[in-house]
Amino acid sequence: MNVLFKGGTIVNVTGRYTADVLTQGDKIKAIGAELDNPADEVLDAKGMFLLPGAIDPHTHLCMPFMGTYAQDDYETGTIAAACGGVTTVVDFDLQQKGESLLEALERKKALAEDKAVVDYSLHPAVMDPRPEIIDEVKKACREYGTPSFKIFMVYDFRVDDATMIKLLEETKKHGGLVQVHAENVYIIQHLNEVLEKEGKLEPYYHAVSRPNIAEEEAIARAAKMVELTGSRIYIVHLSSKEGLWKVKEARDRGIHVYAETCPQYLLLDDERYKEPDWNGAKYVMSPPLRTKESNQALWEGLRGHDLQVVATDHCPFDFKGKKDMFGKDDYKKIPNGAPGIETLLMLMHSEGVVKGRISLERMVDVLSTGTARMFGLTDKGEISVGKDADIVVFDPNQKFTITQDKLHMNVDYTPYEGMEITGMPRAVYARGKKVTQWNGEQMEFVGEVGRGRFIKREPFEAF
Ligand code: DUC
Ligand code: ZN
Ligand code: ZN
Repeated sequence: MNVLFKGGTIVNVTGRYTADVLTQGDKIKAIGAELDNPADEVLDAKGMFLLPGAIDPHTHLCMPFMGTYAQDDYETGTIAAACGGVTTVVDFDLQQKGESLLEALERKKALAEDKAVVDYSLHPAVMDPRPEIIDEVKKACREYGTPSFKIFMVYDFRVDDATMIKLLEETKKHGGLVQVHAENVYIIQHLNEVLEKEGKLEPYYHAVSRPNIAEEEAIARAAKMVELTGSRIYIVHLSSKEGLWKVKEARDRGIHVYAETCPQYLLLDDERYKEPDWNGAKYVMSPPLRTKESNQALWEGLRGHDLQVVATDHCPFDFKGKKDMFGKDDYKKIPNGAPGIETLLMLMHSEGVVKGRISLERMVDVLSTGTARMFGLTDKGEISVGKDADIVVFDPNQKFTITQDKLHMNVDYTPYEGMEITGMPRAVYARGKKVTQWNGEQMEFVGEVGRGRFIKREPFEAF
């Protein structure tokens, strides 16, 4: 199957230009002026941007958590992704006690097979760091195609600093990357006890129990481990200006600390926890929403390249039935997480590019090209000959009001209800085939369930 996109504006990290794009099968075959090759489909892309499909490297599809499950499975989650212009997801794969990393990968791949509509990969999350698991890091980097490893510094399944050091040493040898959820667990435990004694248990106190300093301290500690080992680390869902300072400070000293943030930390603030009728529970996620000052600092961090990636931390739980299942009287029991996989690109374009906070090219970098580079997705992330034909035909002027009933995520709310958006995909292609299109009111799925493939990723050069 060939598709010829005529006259669109191709956007890459280094700039934009008008040209035709021809795809053949899964790949981009040619880019040039006035291509007249025969094609099965010819699409008039004048006035449209041709963007590389977004990559979401932080999702929790069908993940067991806090006594329940994150609700999107690989079918609903990747359909929603594709409706939002995301053509690759890298999902977390939480190792269970006694499992090898390979067993955990096979278990999660079985959930995706025949269901994913766009390509996917997995990050093993190390939860049971037996010596043989540390030894398995080499194989995960070189054979399994999963060279990034998630660890938590918080929650019951956290790892200790010694494990972090061992993983940093091992990933350094084999070109892997440690990703860390950085919050100081002892600060949080202490504040939970204090708030419990004072009877402060409403959703707002979730934010109070996890102050900026908890993230700042954990990032500073993780950065010291990187300094000690000469390795690299990637901070997931960076949320606070103080956390960002620590990332910047380390980077200024040549220490390899990379970081990702998410739209919720750029756009929403802790006033949301005060919404009436227990609505604040919708925003209970960890780390929590911060203040407007942090929002602004994170935009600056994106502009200034202190942050490299924007991801979603998509982890949806229904407001009615899940958020309130155990947590109605205690914020600590509200499942942590919020939906976001479908709204990533529209928010970054409308709130980031249209409002002049980042350039269009920088948006492509933090949603696609830089993400592909960070996670070894060598065939993804760019509109150039030989890359996978993951292409978003994007109408920068299309208006859309975000409402839950026009989205596809398997959850009963969106944190962005009522937000007016400028710019939406007109059509989304994944490896050369159309998966979703704009129908005049909303995006609709037109692809094939099960066509998404597991992508083996490449490690960094070991150093
Ligand atoms: N934070 C969340 O809010 N949800 C899933 C896991 C996490 O770290
Ligand atoms: Zn996390
Ligand atoms: Zn997460």
